[in-house]
Amino acid sequence: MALTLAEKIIQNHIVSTEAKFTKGEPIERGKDIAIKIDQTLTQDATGTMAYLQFETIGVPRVKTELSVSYIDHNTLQTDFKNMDDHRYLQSVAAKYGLYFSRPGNGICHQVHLECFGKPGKTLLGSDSHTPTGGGIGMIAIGAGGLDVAVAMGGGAFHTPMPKIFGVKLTGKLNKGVGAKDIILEVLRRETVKGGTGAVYEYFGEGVETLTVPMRATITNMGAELGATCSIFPSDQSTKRFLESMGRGQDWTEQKADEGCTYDKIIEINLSELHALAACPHNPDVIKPISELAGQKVTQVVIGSCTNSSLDDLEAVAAIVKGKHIAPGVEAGIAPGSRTTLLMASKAGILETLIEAGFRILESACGPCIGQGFAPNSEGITLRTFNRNFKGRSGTADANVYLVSPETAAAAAVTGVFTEAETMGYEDAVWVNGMRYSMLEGKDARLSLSDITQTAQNRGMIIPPLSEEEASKVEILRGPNIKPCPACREYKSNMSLPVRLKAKDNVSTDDIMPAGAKVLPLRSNIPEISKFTLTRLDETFYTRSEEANFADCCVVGGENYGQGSSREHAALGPMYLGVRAVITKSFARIHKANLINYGIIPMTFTDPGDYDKISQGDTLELVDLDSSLKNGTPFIVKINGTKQITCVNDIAKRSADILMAGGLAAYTRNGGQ
Ligand code: MIC
Ligand code: SF4
Repeated sequence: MALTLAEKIIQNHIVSTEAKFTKGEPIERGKDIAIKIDQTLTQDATGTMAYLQFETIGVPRVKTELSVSYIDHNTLQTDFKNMDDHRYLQSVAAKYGLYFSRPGNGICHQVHLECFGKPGKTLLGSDSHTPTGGGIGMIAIGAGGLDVAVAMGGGAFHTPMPKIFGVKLTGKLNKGVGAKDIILEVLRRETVKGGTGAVYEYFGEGVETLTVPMRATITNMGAELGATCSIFPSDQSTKRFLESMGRGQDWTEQKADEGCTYDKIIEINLSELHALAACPHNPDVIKPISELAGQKVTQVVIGSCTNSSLDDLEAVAAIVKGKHIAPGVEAGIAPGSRTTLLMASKAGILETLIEAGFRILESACGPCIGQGFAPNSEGITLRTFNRNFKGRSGTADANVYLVSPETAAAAAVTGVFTEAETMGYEDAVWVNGMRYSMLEGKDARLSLSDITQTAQNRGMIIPPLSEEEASKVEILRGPNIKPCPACREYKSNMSLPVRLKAKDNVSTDDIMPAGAKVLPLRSNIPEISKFTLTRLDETFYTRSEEANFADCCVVGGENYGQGSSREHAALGPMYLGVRAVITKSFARIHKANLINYGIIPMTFTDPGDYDKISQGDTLELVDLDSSLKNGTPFIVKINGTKQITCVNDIAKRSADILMAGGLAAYTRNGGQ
């Protein structure tokens, strides 16, 4: 039977499944599947916990084809903590056979695309934007650090078999409209929870008109749809991209079978698209720029793993060439990788940006995760990033709009929201599916492979050591690196006060904020737990302390835990006593993280039951043993009187993990 590309790659990697499955036939959706992971990536903010867990698994060397440890999030280094973490991660990489990408080399997803990603392979990363790799035809999935640690130890990755949604692209983008506008259009139609339990697979003649970095912008922000991942075919454009990175040998063609069927199809005519913005404070609050046109802007930032490729910098340079940043605007640019930076420099793009007045920031996550470049109070900041949750920028009352590089550039020079398509500027020219305009006669892309090689030769990516050399490496641990705390012991009956009742779309930034103050504590759970849920309720920690960290639960609305893969959003609550989270629905990665740390995720059978519960009520969870063993609905009593049920959609392995007291204990007991 004709299969979609995503399903073909999944089937090539399937290890086991709870669903009925015959190779070549579609796998039943929603049932647990276990897939072999070829590559892993971690970044420093999630990496320390992942490797602390990996060390306890006790394998002498990673068992994947390739694993890379990146430093890109915590590069502010206001005291010893960040660099101590970097040194720990470097020593772990040396000891266990990983590549190590040094601080300043770039954002993990951009560098992975340039240096390591391979069409047709699976990639698991401890960062929610790992699906960027879908831009070159990979099944690339974001997960919690513990799941990545298990994969590095040779274990399969478990997830519910996703539905496969097809996105048919026709036509061609107009000048001034970017790849970002395509994904913003998908977000407008599908919302931040539309992709839960699904893969978005792009197809149709419009695909050829998009370069690999443009495709990667789209797959990257599939994370904002809540999708498991997104994928493009690997075609001649992918081949050219890999060749230009000096990796032509890594190319294979990857495409869906002719006549395959999708669980649903969305159609977008690229020729009809105009510039869009995701407005405060969620990535699916979409408005056309034409509606915002003329409104004042105070800050513009180009960067993040979504839009910081050479294509993006080039698109900005084309618009700002010969102009200057408007007096009321502060503008910054953070190229996604050192390779991009070198390229931009060789192509004259950097010069244009400097002349225009951009502040040049480090090739790292930086402002995207609230590490510097915070906007002014009540500021209007246009960012080419992927998330605009309230407060994430570092300024609580700032208004963050997510836009394309074209729109950001237009606003930077005019000082107001402006549709780039209305500005007269020289557009890029297309040669063999690649965009060229600012290169001023110099074909910089052809020298890209040299630059990539140079970056590696200069030691910005340190390759794995031989087994003999690795055995001599000593792991370096700074004083802020504390062991991962154990989960609380599983109990079949629990009486849990509702310590917090939250609304819809709570993000992991709300549950465990990032930013310059909190991020350095990622390796120290007792310390970081003090920030748990403070964005929603400043008293959460003190109330937990007053309750002696007794067992409790949290109640939430739809899409609870959207956003990042940070398992600290499960670890913090666990440390403070949260034993169950009951919601209308969950975001995928957060739900998996809760299970991994022994917290029971439940969803109301009747969403109306949410209104029956108030903060301070006591919820009794009755005979969890029987629900978890038999897959029957959960029974919950409110204040010992009203009884409601919650859906039990927990796969058998996840139920076993919960009863074992979390994934680490489950794995130690021999669980697979
Ligand atoms: C993010 O964009 O929120 C992060 C920071 O990259 C996170 C990971 C983290 O919190 O360390 C993510 O997206 O998973
Ligand atoms: Fe870094 Fe921002 Fe991308 Fe997260 S979304 S990996 S913080 S650049």
